Amino acid sequence: MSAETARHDAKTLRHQQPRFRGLEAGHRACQGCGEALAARLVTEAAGPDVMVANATGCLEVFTTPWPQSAWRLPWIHSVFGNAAAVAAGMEAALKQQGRRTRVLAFAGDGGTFDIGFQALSGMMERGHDVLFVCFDNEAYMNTGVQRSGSTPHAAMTNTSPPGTARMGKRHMKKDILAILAAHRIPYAATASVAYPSDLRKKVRRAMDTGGPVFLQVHSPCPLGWGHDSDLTVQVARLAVQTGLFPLVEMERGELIGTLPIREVRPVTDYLRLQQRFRHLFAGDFRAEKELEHLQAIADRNIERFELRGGGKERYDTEGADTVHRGGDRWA
Ligand SMILES: Cc1ncc(C[n+]2csc(CCOP(=O)(O)OP(=O)(O)O)c2C)c(N)n1
Ligand code: SF4
Ligand SMILES: [Mg+2]
Repeated sequence: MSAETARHDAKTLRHQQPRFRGLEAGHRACQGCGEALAARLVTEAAGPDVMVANATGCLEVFTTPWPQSAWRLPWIHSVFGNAAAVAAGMEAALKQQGRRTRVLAFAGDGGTFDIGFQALSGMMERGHDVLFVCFDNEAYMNTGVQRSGSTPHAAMTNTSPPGTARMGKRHMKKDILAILAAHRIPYAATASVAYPSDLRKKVRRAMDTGGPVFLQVHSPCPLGWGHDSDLTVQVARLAVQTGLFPLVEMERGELIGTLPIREVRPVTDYLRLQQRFRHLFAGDFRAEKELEHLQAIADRNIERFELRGGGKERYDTEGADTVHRGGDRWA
């Protein structure tokens, strides 16, 4: 058999095999929900022999309207603040039973940066073999778009409205990756739904590493961010291309990898697609100052992580997104 025929046969065979789907279609997320896409990608890459503890939030609500469930894996709903504690208990029980099933903990940014942080920090410090995934949509979406510790500076939410006193959220987005990396865990990384093959690679790397590992997935929310539902991937990609959401990997607190940006875009390209930043385009002095501030944050990220690419690279913001629709889990 020629090498060409063998390659073709292997591809045909892969496409004929049923793929593992952790999250099935037919759930009740809004159209274009980044979190739904992210959860599907994460579970496909992590499964099939996994169990999930899922904190309260949009992902939990839209996947499990009782008595239905869109999950095709063992899944338990924790309360809002304790996904990490529940996952730690599951992992300890499985270990006691001598089983090799791996445990994932899922939470939104509220369930990670804010109310879930104590349980998360403890779980990391005790060294449980759990992959904690934060689906970061930068606000409390399930309860109607309230600001969280992850909401970016100057963004409008229902609890950080722009007005005479302030231009959206006054405070900065918490650097949760640095905080988790400071626990000296074996692996911590950021990922984005705009770069699915990069995301899958990071899930597998985290699972192969084992121990307490962390992934923060930037997951646009068309409803809360105020963008068209068909722009989810474009918005997520611009967050990376502007430097506002750097894609990086850390091992034991040390930077080990980045996704270089081939063509750095101005932050306004990202911000103007979203209603939550519309007050920044009023053209007045305060709006101009806030835009300068956000550009400075992106510039600082690019400098700090040395994100500017050296030209056309296979693995950069233009080259990395090589996943094909309906395609290959192992691509
Ligand atoms: C102790 C407690 N406080 C408040 C709530 C109400 N609540 C449920 S989900 C949620 C917000 C979830 O936000 P996030 O974790 O970012 O997930 P998202 O819905 O954005 O995906 C809140 C405030 C709750 N369930 N429990
Ligand atoms: S509100 Fe946002 S996070 Fe929640 S289901 Fe809709 S798009 Fe997804
Ligand atoms: Mg959220």
